[in-house]
Amino acid sequence: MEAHPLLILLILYADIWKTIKCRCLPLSIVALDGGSYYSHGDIIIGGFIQELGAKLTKPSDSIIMQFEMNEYFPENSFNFLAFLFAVEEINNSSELLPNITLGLHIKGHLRVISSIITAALNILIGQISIINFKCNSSQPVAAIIENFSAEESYRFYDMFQIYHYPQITYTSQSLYMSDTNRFPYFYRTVPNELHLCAGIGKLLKHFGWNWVNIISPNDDRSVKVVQILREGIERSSGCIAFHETFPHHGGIPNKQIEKILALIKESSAVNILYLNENYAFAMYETFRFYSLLIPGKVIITIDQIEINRDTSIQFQMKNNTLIFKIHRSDMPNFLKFIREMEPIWLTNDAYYGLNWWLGLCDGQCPKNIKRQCNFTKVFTPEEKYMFSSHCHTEYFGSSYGVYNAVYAVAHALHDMIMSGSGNDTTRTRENREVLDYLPWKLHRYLRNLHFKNGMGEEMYMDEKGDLITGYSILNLIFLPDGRWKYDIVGNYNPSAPPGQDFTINEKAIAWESSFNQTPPQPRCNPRCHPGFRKLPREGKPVCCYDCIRCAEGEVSNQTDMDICTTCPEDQWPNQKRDACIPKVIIFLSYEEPLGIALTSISLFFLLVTVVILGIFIYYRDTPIVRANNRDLSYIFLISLMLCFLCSLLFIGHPEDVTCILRQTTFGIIFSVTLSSILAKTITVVMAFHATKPGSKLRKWMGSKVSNSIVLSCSLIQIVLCLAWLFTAPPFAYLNMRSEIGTILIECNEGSVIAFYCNLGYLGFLAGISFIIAFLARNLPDSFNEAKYITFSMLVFCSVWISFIPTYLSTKGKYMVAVEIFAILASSTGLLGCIFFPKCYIILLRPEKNSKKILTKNIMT
Ligand SMILES: *C1O[C@H](CO)[C@@H](O)[C@H](O)[C@H]1NC(C)=O
Ligand SMILES: *[C@@H]1O[C@H](CO)[C@@H](O)[C@H](O)[C@H]1NC(C)=O
Ligand SMILES: *[C@@H]1O[C@H](CO)[C@@H](O)[C@H](O)[C@H]1NC(C)=O
Ligand SMILES: *[C@@H]1O[C@H](CO)[C@@H](O)[C@H](O)[C@H]1NC(C)=O
Ligand SMILES: *[C@@H]1O[C@H](CO)[C@@H](O)[C@H](O)[C@H]1NC(C)=O
Ligand SMILES: *[C@@H]1O[C@H](CO)[C@@H](O)[C@H](O)[C@H]1NC(C)=O
Ligand SMILES: *[C@@H]1O[C@H](CO)[C@@H](O)[C@H](O)[C@H]1NC(C)=O
Ligand SMILES: *[C@@H]1O[C@H](CO)[C@@H](O)[C@H](O)[C@H]1NC(C)=O
Ligand SMILES: *[C@@H]1O[C@H](CO)[C@@H](O)[C@H](O)[C@H]1NC(C)=O
Repeated sequence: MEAHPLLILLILYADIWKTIKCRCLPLSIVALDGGSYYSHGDIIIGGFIQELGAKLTKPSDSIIMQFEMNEYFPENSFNFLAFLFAVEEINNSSELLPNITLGLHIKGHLRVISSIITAALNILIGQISIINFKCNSSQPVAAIIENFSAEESYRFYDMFQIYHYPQITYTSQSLYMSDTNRFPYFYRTVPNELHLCAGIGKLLKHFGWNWVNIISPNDDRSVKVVQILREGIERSSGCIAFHETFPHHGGIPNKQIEKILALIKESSAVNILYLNENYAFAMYETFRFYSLLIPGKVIITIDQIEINRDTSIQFQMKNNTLIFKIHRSDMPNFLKFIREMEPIWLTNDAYYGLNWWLGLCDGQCPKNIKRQCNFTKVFTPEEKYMFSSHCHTEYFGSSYGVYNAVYAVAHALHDMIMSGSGNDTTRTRENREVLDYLPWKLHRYLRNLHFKNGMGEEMYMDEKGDLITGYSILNLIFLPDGRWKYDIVGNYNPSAPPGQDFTINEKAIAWESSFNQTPPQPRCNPRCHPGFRKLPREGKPVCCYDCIRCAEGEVSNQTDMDICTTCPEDQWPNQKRDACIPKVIIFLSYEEPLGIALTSISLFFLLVTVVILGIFIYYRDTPIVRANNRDLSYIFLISLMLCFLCSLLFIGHPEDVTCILRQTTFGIIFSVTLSSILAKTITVVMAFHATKPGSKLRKWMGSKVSNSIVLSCSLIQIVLCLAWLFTAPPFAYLNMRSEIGTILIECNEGSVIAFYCNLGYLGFLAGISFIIAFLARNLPDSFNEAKYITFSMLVFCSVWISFIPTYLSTKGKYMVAVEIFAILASSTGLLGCIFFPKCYIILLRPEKNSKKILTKNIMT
């Protein structure tokens, strides 16, 4: 809105008139008529307080609008006294504005445009009217401190900005006025709505409330704020269930309230009731809003809906409401000031003012505000409600905002004067050049102003002219006895460093008991627990989804995860699929029963072999030992011992070294064993032929042949093993995939071909031995050697033939166990078939073990 031309004329006129510098009375503190107040000073601060609530009504039989001044806001007296208190404190201070006295010119306005225009002109011109007497003050006005509604602030901005008067609001949070290009001379001592939106966003985020209803008036400003709020919520992946508006002019139709109520009842979302200071609702309207605060629903609202404690409420109220209230500090000195003040200051409004003052004597007033009185006025119940309820307020109107506004102006003035724009000479009240065009110069000092208010609090007015004070988050608690209270449960301070800007004490919040979860979770659907992930519902907002369990091998360790993550390869999901746990490492160990059993079996047979070897050495000169090459028998027994020993290599934690040793020692030792059997068989055959007279073979008899057989056969295997080691040696290997949830440590053969060559060679040796022994089985032999060898080879071959399919069909450590078993079984087979009969003869049938028998046998 442009300033009315008439208004500009008036102001120009006022300015010319002021230069006449007419002074009349040596005024000091005067309460003026018409709801005004003036105190003399070198520099005047203009202030507005809302005098009475005026309601625009339209009587049914008339087209003329009427104002009904029937609403009394006791909080305004606190605002008024805050002006006085702040100025007195500044004047008392020897540091702030020394030698300069601040004056005050306060006008009560009626929220009627014409009344505000007149009041504003009075302040700017400096016209003071005392009953039937008008006087003109010539003191400069530094700034206007007001609590117009946002709309009024905007309208009067043009008027004040002609002479660049700083306009400081102590209530309006309107975002619109934050545009510094459009409103360079507008300041405020409350945060703007952007911060409110951010704060609500943080609260929603903190509790994980992402399903939101918004109820707001339908004016442009509210719509804009709701838009910002909405974007913020949607940015942090929340959703708006519904946004319902109500008319911003006049009363709200019952139908509208009922509709909103029905919507709230139906919805499972958290409700944001957005109201702004434009809606200084009549009390009964406020109560209709309270009907929206229904049980079972979480409600977030703004401080404009504060109710008085002494009001009795007909509704059934629940502990489910959080309120964002502009932060206000306690001002104990201010309360002291109120307790000790003279009622004379309030006499401009004799009936309300005096009774307000007397109301502070009420016995039920809290101690911090209650006055010491010689007598108590007896109020009628209505009067009592009107005049003593204000002492129960938590925040004493907007007094904190007023206080900071006065201090901001004083500090800006102080900085301006001290910056030496006139150097020392001009700092006195006589020389006033510095004060010319004062408001104009003041802006430089008001923007980015750092200052301390009278309580020593650090304040900062940012480049937009907003004093960032932040919000308190209140919990509205309804006590069982019908009373209620507000508890501060959190804070949002936008100027604090990130991370510390939002604090909430969840434990301090009293939630109604009917919520089955604290804090309640007003959501479209319950959260997905860890171990589950979201599954979007088709055609529904992103906040409505189903939960499905993570797939096998995947986990989600937080609630509401969009996706499940796969565990690292060495880890595995736990039962709940909410964490990865290390896989179980398995290998055949010495500690487990299977390991112990196999170890003891091999040790037992080792012992048996040692005993047999002992017997053979002890009876080394008996025929049965000497027959068929004694040395070969020793080699054979020793290699068998090594066979039993080498099975131990397969047990225990596999390392690269043991892996290499396992296969190669097994291969080599077995080749030694088998080649000694082969040598034995050949010896038997040769022995038969050698006994035939004239046989050339006789000279071949003896250990030479058999030794060379053993040596050469083993050498081939050694070469095979070396080739294996040099091309692709076996190595220890962590097998993650063999079994679910386990890591198998196993030996990888390195080269499967080499492994089977190794086995194949052993098979070849065994086969040859078997065939030769089989052919020689019926040769006359004093101790049936060939028969036993045939039999042992039969055992050996059947063990290893059955080994291969078993080996291939088992998994993990059982594969190793199978191999060990094969080694033990085949070794035991050899031992048993070849040596037990001999031991039997040596130990139990010594009569058979004599040269006579031997030769007799041979002869027959
Ligand atoms: C300001 O201080 C001066 C001197 O200390 C005093 O005369 C004047 O009354 C004070 N004004 C207010 C409003 O306290
Ligand atoms: C100002 O000073 C006077 C006298 O020293 C004192 O009585 C009064 O309480 C002071 N006012 C404030 C607000 O500090
Ligand atoms: C205040 O005024 C007195 C006398 O006029 C003067 O002596 C004193 O220096 C002034 N103080 C400041 C800080 O200007
Ligand atoms: C004050 O100013 C008005 C003009 O607005 C003038 O009529 C009146 O005479 C002046 N009063 C004094 C005391 O100078
Ligand atoms: C001005 O302040 C009073 C008290 O804090 C409050 O009741 C009133 O609603 C405010 N007026 C506006 C327009 O905000
Ligand atoms: C209250 O009593 C004190 C003395 O006890 C007296 O000085 C004062 O004037 C009385 N005030 C009123 C308002 O009666
Ligand atoms: C104040 O005086 C000093 C010298 O006395 C001068 O250098 C300075 O510019 C003056 N400041 C202003 C703002 O005039
Ligand atoms: C609200 O909380 C207060 C304090 O915890 C408790 O005493 C009261 O019973 C609660 N009211 C309801 C309606 O749950
Ligand atoms: C969830 O898992 C990720 C990676 O797997 C890890 O960085 C994060 O710390 C885990 N969070 C919790 C709460 O365990």
